[in-house]
Amino acid sequence: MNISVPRRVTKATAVAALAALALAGLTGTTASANPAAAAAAPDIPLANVKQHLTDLQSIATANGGNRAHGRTGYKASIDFVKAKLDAAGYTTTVQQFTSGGSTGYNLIADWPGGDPNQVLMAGSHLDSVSSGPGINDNGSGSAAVLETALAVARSGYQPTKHLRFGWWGAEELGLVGSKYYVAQLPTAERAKLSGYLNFDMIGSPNPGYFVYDDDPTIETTFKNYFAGLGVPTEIETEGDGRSDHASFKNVGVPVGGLFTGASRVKSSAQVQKWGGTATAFDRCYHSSCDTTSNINDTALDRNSDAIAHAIWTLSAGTTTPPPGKVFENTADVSVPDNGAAVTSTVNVTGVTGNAPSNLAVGVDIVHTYRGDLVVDLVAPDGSVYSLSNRSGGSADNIVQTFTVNASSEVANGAWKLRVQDKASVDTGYISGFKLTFP
Ligand code: DTR
Ligand code: CA
Ligand code: ZN
Ligand code: ZN
Repeated sequence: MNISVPRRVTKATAVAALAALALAGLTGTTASANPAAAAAAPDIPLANVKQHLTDLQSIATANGGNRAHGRTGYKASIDFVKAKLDAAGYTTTVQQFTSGGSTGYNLIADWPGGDPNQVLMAGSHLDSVSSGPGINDNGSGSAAVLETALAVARSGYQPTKHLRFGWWGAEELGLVGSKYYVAQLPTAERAKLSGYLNFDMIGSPNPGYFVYDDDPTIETTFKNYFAGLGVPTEIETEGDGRSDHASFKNVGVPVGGLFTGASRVKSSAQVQKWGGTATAFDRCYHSSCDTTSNINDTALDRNSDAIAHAIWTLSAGTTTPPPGKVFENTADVSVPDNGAAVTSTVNVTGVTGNAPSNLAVGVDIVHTYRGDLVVDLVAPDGSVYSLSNRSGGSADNIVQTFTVNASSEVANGAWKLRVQDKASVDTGYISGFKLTFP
């Protein structure tokens, strides 16, 4: 270490720095966009949707080859989707019902915020038939709706309307789960539903692009999206009553949705329009071959992005990130010159699941010659994340927010900022340590 004449950091300087830091933290919101203008939907990463399909395939494989109502593979599917939504900050509810002597489950996920009297809902059935894993029917819809919900959370989207997502049980037995949900919904609550968007089979291997023609506003929203892609669409003619949107339509809720086809054969005119072959849209419909190889990636990607477009457009919100959960320790901790490491601790409580991949770690260390310092974040289980290792040379102080991928760590527990001065002469102290969870 070069011997430098340390610039004495006055308390006033530190207070000013701290105040600036605090002010930034307090007013960390960006200028809110024009609430009247709908924010643009993010791209839904196809890779993420396909990973969910791979996970659902694994669940089926581990549970007798299917994810059917009343079988272990279905409950495992519910638990899988629920865990991801809980970790993302959703308020989830598992609704039980009985059908055919077996217990069925619906999963409902509410995104906190928005007008509770205007609820935009999107859903898909999560069950397969017993003869196969049901990756297109209907892992495709379930995975795309899941990834759209996760995109809402990642973006900190604050819709004008309240967003709710649903994954239905026992659709293959006759829309049983969605019928049960609607039947249990008080009339006043049904009236708050501004729309229900349904996605059942949206990745068929020989795809068509069908749009439900039930509600004109929703239909137009989807048709405009595909027109923007230069992809022609057709009205879904066989859909009435054939999937979960019927449960909502039957009680007067505006509905819409997308479909890429099942066992019907694609006509030559449709082949001209969409490509593919004049064979079944999905030759593995309700069969054991409805696996992860029974998916057309382009159709799945386009439909996933169309779902996000419809959610953002029909919910009309801004992108002001929600305030995170903040845990802070502002007690000064002196750092021994060229001595033992010291720590500042924050005890995180009330955060569900694991920490995020973008955990904000606020560090405020007042110390001349910051290059003396080794600074680590220590997770509750003792895992160490290096924040600064003898970097910065003769510059003073470390006042910085680090972003740490702490997604493998359970959120709740005692987190520590550990600081060690590894060279003599320059000295200082920990002034603040802050963790912000989305
Ligand atoms: N009943 C759905 C498949 C299905 C058949 N026609 C349509 C139309 C619109 C949506 C879905 C469907 C199933 O087997 O899950
Ligand atoms: Ca995409
Ligand atoms: Zn089916
Ligand atoms: Zn289906």
